[in-house]
Amino acid sequence: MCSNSERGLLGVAVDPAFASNNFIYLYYTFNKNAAGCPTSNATSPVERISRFTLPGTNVVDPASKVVLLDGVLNFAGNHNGGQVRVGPDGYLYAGIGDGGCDYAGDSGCGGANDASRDRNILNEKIVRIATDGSIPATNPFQGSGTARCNAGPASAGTICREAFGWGFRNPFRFTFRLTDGMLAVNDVGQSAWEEIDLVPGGGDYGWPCLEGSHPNLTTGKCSPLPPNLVGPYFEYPHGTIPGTSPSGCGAITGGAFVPPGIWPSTWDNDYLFADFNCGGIFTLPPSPPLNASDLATGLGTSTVVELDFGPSPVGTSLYYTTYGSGGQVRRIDAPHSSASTEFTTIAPCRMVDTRGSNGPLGGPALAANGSRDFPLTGAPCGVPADAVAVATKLTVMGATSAGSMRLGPAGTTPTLATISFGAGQTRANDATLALFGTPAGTVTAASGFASGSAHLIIDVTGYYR
Ligand SMILES: [Ca+2]
Ligand SMILES: [Ca+2]
Repeated sequence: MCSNSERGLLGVAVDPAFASNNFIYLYYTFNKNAAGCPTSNATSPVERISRFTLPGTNVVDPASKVVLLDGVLNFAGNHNGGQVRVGPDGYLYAGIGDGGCDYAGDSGCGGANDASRDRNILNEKIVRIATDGSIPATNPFQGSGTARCNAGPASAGTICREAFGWGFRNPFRFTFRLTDGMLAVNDVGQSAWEEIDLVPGGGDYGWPCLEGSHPNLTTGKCSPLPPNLVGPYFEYPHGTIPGTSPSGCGAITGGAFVPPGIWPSTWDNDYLFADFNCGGIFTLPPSPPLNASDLATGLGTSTVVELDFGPSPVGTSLYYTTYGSGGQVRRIDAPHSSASTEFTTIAPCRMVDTRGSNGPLGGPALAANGSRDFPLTGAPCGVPADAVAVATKLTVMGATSAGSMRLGPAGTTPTLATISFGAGQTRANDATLALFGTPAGTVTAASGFASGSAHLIIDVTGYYR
C-alpha cells in the first residue's frame, strides 16, 4: 500500500449480510508492481477495491482478498476520492477523484486538470458494481461504445460500464437518502465552491468546466460548455457558509441523513454535512429552501472526515472521525436543544393554591418535613404537555414556623430553598421550575421547616419548550 500524499486506506464498507458472510470492502492505494509510490506516474500506484473476510478474531485474513476493481489511476497522489459503501440496492458504490494532475499530461493540475472529461477512465466518477465485481444490469452506461475498466483504462473514446455518474472533482464522501435511496455526493471543490450533488445515475456533474454552478475552465474540452451538465443540489462558497457561524470553511467531507425518531422531530431526515477546514458539522432541511445551520462547531481545523449514524448506548448516535488531533472517533448523542430558548408568556394564572379545597392543585397545606407533587401542565393555565419548564411566582402564606420550600422536578428530592420565610410571614418569589421529572410536567414541593404547616400558591406566567 502507498500512504504518501492523500493515499492510503481511504474507505471501508461492511456487507449488509456481514453477520453471515463476514465480508468487508476496502478502498486503498495499491503499490502496483512494487514501483514505489511516485507522484507523477500514470501506471503506479493505483486505487483498488478488494473484498476481504473479517472473521470473529477481528483480524482481516489477507488470503481472503478478492480484487473487485483495480488499476484506477492515481497520478499526483491527491484527490483520490475514497468512499466505498453498499447502497440500499445492494450494489457497491465508490467515489473516485481526479488524481490531482492530468494523467495524460495534456492539461494541468488543480482547476486546469481536464481528466474528468475522459470517460474511458474511472477517475472523477461515482462507480457502481455488484459485490462480486460484475456490472449491474441497470447501470446507466452499457452496450455499444462501452467497456469494462476494472483492470485499468479502456481505449480512448469508450465509456466505462462501471460509471454511475461522472464529471466530479473529488467525490470524497457520499451517502444515501433514507426516504428514497437517492445517492447524495459531497464533491470537494477547488478554490471557491463546495457542492452536494444528487445522483440518480447517468449525469455529468460538470467538473472542471464548472465549480458548483460557476465557470471554472472555459477553454479546451470546456469550450463550448458541454451540454446537459447537472448543477449542484446545494453549494456554498469558501469562507462562512450562509446561515452558519464558523469562518474559513472550504473542504466538504462527510454527509449523513438523520434517521427519523432519534432526535427531536424537527431533525428528521435533515442532511448533515461536514467541512474539514473550519471544523464544523452543519444541517440542511430535507427539502428546499435549503438554509444551512450549525449542528456542531469549533471542532478544530483538519478534523471531520466522515459522518455516520450507528448504534450506541443511547440507541442511535452520530459518529464522526477526525484527521487532526491524532485521529479520533467521536460521538454525538443528541443535538444541543434550543428548547429552553423558546419562551411563551401567558397571562398570570393561578395553578396551585393550597388554601382551597383539597385536591391535586388545592389543599391541604404542606406539613412539616413532608412533600407534595403538583402537576403544572394542562388545565387551568394551559401549559402544554411538552413544556420543559414554567416561569412562576411562588407565594407562601400562613407558615406556623420559619423555614423554606424546596421545589424541584417530580421524583427528585429537592435540597435547596426555593423560597424562605419567617413564622407568620407572607413571602413571594419568582421561580423557574423544571418539568423534566417523573412524571413529566410535575414538580415536587418539599417542606424545609420543622413544625406546623404552610400554604403554597403557584401562579404561572409563562413556559419554555
Ligand atoms: Ca487531459
Ligand atoms: Ca459539479
